Amino acid sequence: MKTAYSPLHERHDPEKEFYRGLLVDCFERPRRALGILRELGRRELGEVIELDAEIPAGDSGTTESGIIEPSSTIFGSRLLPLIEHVHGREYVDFVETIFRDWARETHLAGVPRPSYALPYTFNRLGQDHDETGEVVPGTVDGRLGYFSFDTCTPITAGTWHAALGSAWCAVKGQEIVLADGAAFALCRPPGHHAHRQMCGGYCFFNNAAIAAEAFRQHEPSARIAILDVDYHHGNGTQSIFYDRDDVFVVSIHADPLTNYPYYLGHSNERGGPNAPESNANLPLPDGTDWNGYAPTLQRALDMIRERDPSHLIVSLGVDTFVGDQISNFRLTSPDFFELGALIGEREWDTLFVMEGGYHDEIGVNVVNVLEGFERGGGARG
Ligand code: OKP
Ligand code: ZN
Repeated sequence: MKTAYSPLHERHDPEKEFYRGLLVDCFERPRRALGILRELGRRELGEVIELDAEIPAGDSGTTESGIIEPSSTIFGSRLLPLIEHVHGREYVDFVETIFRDWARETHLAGVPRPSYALPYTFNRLGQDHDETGEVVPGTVDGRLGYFSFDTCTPITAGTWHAALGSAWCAVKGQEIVLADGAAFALCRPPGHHAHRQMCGGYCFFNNAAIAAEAFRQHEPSARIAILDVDYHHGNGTQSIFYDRDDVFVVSIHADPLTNYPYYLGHSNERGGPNAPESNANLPLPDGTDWNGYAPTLQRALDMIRERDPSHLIVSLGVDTFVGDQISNFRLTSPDFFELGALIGEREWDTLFVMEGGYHDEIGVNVVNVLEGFERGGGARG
């Protein structure tokens, strides 16, 4: 199986996130993707296609030349329209410009701000008062809160380029699936928490949703299933497709009653009025091991089979690993091989899109899934 990879992710390397009242070291770091890349080299899964953008060397925070000229790059021709289809223009502008404005505000007002932008207030008020109408605030702090839903997703000078590179991997992966029947998009930063116009959970652009949109644009009658096996519920993916019947979303995750992202991911969320069976949540208790996990995975795969999808997208998080720093499931490295094999047995054309995983064994666990998939029969493996 081929992998799509972009070194642009290294430009997103924030120092700190705000967690339980403290600034703590970030969990979502470049070493995660680099560890997967290293393991891919060791195991000879298949070619790693390194995407090489014509992007200025600077970043969106420090130099004017760092701003991408959409029309002159790969980003403008195919990627940006896809991203804007999923996310909307205002939000994409926000991701591109917010750090530059953050840095500029420091400069103008002499107010010290760190090397990463974080919100301190959130747009909950607009949700309660429909009659007020939605007005995007004009200041840096107002915009940050309007387009964010948590305090653990810092935006730095390099975030925009990294997020574009990550989405590009997903779109490249979609192209590879059309030719090969399977691909791995080594996306970083991850995507499944990103809503249409909110970042959060270390996510900026919803890479899986962008890939789904790419499949649909290539073949308007495509029926897409998204299987999210990350430890955390994919609230962004759910919300983007909640009222659409062309994309079925099923997620296996830690019960949101006791786990991030807390406010979505319950089993009674089954789709909007126009798509009443388009979403399925299969929450599992803290401490779940493979014996608890495997039957639920089979159930999810059976639900997907009922929809007879033309393409499967797997939001692949391996933070279900027993040693994961921020999670509480108990899957072992061999279990990830089984997980891949159970998916591969179904023989759907499959795009794996990287999401979470915060243990140093991330490379072994990810490649186990991909090898298991091929051994199970995926992509005629
Ligand atoms: C992103 B993905 C960490 C606090 C939780 C948010 C978790 C985002 C997970 N101690 N922070 O789904 O892996
Ligand atoms: Zn996760």
